[in-house]
Amino acid sequence: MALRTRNQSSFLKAFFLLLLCISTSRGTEQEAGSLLRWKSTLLPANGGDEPSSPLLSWLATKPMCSWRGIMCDATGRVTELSLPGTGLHGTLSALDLAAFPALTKLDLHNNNISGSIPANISSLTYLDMSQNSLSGEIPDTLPSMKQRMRYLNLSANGLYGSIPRSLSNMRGMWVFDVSRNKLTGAIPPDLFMNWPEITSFYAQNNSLTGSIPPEVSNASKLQTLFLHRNNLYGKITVEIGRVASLRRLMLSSNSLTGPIPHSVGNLTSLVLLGIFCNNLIGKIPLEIANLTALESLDLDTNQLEGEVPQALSALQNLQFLDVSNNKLSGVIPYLNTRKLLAISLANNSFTGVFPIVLCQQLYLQILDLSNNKLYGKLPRCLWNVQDLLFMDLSSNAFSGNVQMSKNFSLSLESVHLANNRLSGGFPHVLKRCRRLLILDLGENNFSDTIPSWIGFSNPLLRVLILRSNMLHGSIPWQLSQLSFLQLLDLSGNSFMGSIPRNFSNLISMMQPKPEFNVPLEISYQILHHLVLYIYTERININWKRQYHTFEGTIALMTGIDLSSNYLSGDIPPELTKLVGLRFLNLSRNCLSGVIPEDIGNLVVLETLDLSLNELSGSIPSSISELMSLNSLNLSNNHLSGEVPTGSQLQTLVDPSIYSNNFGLCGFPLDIACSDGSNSTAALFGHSHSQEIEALILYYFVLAGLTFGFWLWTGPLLLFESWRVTMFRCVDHIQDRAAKWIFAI
Ligand SMILES: *[C@@H]1O[C@H](CO)[C@@H](O)[C@H](O)[C@H]1NC(C)=O
Ligand SMILES: *[C@@H]1O[C@H](CO)[C@@H](O)[C@H](O)[C@H]1NC(C)=O
Ligand SMILES: *[C@@H]1O[C@H](CO)[C@@H](O)[C@H](O)[C@H]1NC(C)=O
Ligand SMILES: *[C@@H]1O[C@H](CO)[C@@H](O)[C@H](O)[C@H]1NC(C)=O
Ligand SMILES: *[C@@H]1O[C@H](CO)[C@@H](O)[C@H](O)[C@H]1NC(C)=O
Ligand SMILES: *[C@@H]1O[C@H](CO)[C@@H](O)[C@H](O)[C@H]1NC(C)=O
Ligand SMILES: *[C@@H]1O[C@H](CO)[C@@H](O)[C@H](O)[C@H]1NC(C)=O
Ligand SMILES: *[C@@H]1O[C@H](CO)[C@@H](O)[C@H](O)[C@H]1NC(C)=O
Ligand SMILES: *[C@@H]1O[C@H](CO)[C@@H](O)[C@H](O)[C@H]1NC(C)=O
Ligand SMILES: *[C@@H]1O[C@H](CO)[C@@H](O)[C@H](O)[C@H]1NC(C)=O
Ligand SMILES: *[C@@H]1O[C@H](CO)[C@@H](O)[C@H](O)[C@H]1NC(C)=O
Ligand SMILES: CC(=O)N[C@H]1CO[C@H](CO)[C@@H](O)[C@@H]1O
Repeated sequence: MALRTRNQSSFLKAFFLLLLCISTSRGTEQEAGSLLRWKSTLLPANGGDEPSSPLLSWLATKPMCSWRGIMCDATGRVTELSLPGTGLHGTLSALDLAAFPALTKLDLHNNNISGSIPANISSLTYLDMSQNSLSGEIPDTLPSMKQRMRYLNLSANGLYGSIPRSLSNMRGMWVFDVSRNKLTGAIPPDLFMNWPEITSFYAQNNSLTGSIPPEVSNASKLQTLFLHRNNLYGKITVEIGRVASLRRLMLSSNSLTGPIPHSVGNLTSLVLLGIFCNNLIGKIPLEIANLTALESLDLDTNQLEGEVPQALSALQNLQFLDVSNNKLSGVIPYLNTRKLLAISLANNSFTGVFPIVLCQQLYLQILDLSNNKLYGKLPRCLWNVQDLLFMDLSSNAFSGNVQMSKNFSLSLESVHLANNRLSGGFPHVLKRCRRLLILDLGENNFSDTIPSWIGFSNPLLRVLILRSNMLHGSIPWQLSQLSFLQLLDLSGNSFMGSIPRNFSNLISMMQPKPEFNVPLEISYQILHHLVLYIYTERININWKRQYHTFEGTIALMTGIDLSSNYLSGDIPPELTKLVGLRFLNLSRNCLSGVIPEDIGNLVVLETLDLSLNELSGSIPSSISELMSLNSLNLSNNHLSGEVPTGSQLQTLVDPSIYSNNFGLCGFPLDIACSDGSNSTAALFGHSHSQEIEALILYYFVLAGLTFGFWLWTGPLLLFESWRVTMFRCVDHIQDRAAKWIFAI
């Protein structure tokens, strides 16, 4: 009896199982059919002829659950479709997702799927369509996914329109990422109110407007809020202080105004705070000192004012501190952290002496105190910071000698001490900086000569700026050993003697090395996410009679400026081998002889200034081959003969660039050359002597008008590459906004 019952019940069980099997196998067939139909609509990946090769295993003859990227449950229903980074190319329109009732995870990120987002995926808990070519708006109907959806990633597509308010119906939302699209409109407050589980909210790099909704306070589990690179405006809501769970808050590169709310002091779990590139005003709140977990604090490029709270010293875990480009004043607060990797206080009004505590930063790589009101001697210990790569102390009031350190070698690649009151000899500590690429000691009071060791002690040197000091002696020929040197500025000193002939060995002035564009990068982990801190190199040079600071693409800077010294002798003809030169300024010296015949070899030269020397002879006709030349000054020499003609020269129409020479004639001067002969000889011929006297008289009148008036408007035809550089310079804020890159 018992046995029979048992048989009966097992028979029933088997019967039901069979029924189930038939029905699910019908469902499974349907799913397989749907997937195969979708496969048939996909285009060959990367233009190859093999159609949808990542789906080779998708064959009707094979069981669906063994296909690549498919996961099934026990009954054979598809639960997961996961094909990230497989080169899929096509749309989702043929994939009837409603036919997959068990599907919970759809991950097709990093493919080339275009079209719109499928609207009716009711069962999904996980949808990752990031890094595709989706376009259109986020459908308002998505909430058919309702309660289940926990992870939604639509990052890096071409989605536009606003974030639908109805998304707030997905009550279980945990991670939400719509970053790097073209979304507009305001952030719907309902998202924060109705998503109690939300931990990560990424909407950066869109065009969102409006303010940060106060309702953010309802998202009590929120750990990451990334809203940077949008067009958000208004004040930072005080309510932000209620989201005590926040660990990473990025609001940078928006148009936020008003002060930093005191309530941020409540965010004691905060590890990363980035509010740079906004229009914030007021003081840095005292409460910032409560953020003891903070590792990175970036408030740069705002209008913050007043003193930085001394309480900042409480931040013992600080690794990055950037408050540059504000109106901060007072002394630099004591820092208790010993973990600093980068600190920038540039472009403020900080006063006081160099903070000794910075010497104790064993890991410091970037130190920027430029453009403040710091004074006093530079401490010897400064040179003990072994990992330091970049040091900018320029445009302060530091004075005294640069003292030696005992340490053997330093990592420094970039040293900017320009525009201070430093004096004494050439800093010998630099002999220890074997990795030095950029050295700017300009606009100080350094005396002494350039040491000859520079040629072998700093073998990687690419930029050497010593202008406007009191350096003297001859220019050491050892500079020509610097095979990477591409920019040399020794102007405004008291150098004597001749220009070393073996400058022609400066091979980087023949072929500039473009890899130098690479910006300084520090990569670092914050909460298991890689963060890159990018710092652009900068140099300040005299470019077309004005000092410009160039940032970023300084590989294009190739030039020699030896102006305003006491150099004598001739211009070495060997200089014309430096065919990569973009500017050459030898003005205001005592150079004599002729302009080298082959000056036309310098094909990329844009600025040539040989004015105020004792040069004689005629202007070499090869000068007309300088197709990029747009700033020329040959005035105040003893040049004679006809001004050569040539396409680019014809654009230099200002006669003052030739003024005050003995006997130049021809365009653009108003002086015609005498008939039949354009040569110098003609000008000194007896028959023309009267004419020449008149000419010279005329010329002095002309010179009187222009002499001392050094600004002229040359044609603005900038060489293409320079334009890029200038643009970047103007576009600085944009650059800085890119400074933090998260590789999440
Ligand atoms: C799913 O959406 C597509 C297009 O959006 C539509 O053609 C299809 O009928 C929908 N299916 C269900 C079951 O709603
Ligand atoms: C993606 O597809 C578009 C056409 O739909 C094509 O123009 C583009 O080159 C593809 N991109 C990649 C990376 O394959
Ligand atoms: C921001 O989005 C634009 C457009 O999608 C893209 O070109 C740019 O690289 C993105 N920037 C970052 C940092 O992701
Ligand atoms: C949101 O937070 C406010 C106060 O911060 C509170 O009054 C309100 O009830 C909260 N709403 C929800 C839906 O939790
Ligand atoms: C700080 O947080 C507590 C609870 O987390 C909250 O009660 C308080 O209002 C918050 N203060 C501010 C200024 O937001
Ligand atoms: C935050 O800082 C203020 C001022 O420094 C202090 O009075 C307050 O007790 C701190 N609050 C917390 C929660 O630490
Ligand atoms: C300081 O300001 C100048 C001029 O506005 C700018 O070129 C430079 O990049 C700024 N420095 C930093 C470190 O932001
Ligand atoms: C340089 O030193 C001289 C005296 O040695 C002084 O008169 C001058 O002001 C100093 N220049 C600067 C910029 O400090
Ligand atoms: C450079 O020229 C100087 C003399 O002007 C000479 O002593 C030296 O050997 C030359 N160096 C090289 C590398 O040619
Ligand atoms: C003088 O210049 C004219 C054109 O300006 C040219 O045709 C002629 O050959 C030149 N003569 C000499 C001797 O260079
Ligand atoms: C979303 O996808 C992008 C690209 O695949 C990825 O970098 C990012 O980390 C994802 N976001 C989240 C929150 O996981
Ligand atoms: C390599 C080296 O000598 N490092 C020393 C630099 O100076 C500091 C402080 O004087 C020492 O602690 C280092 O050992």
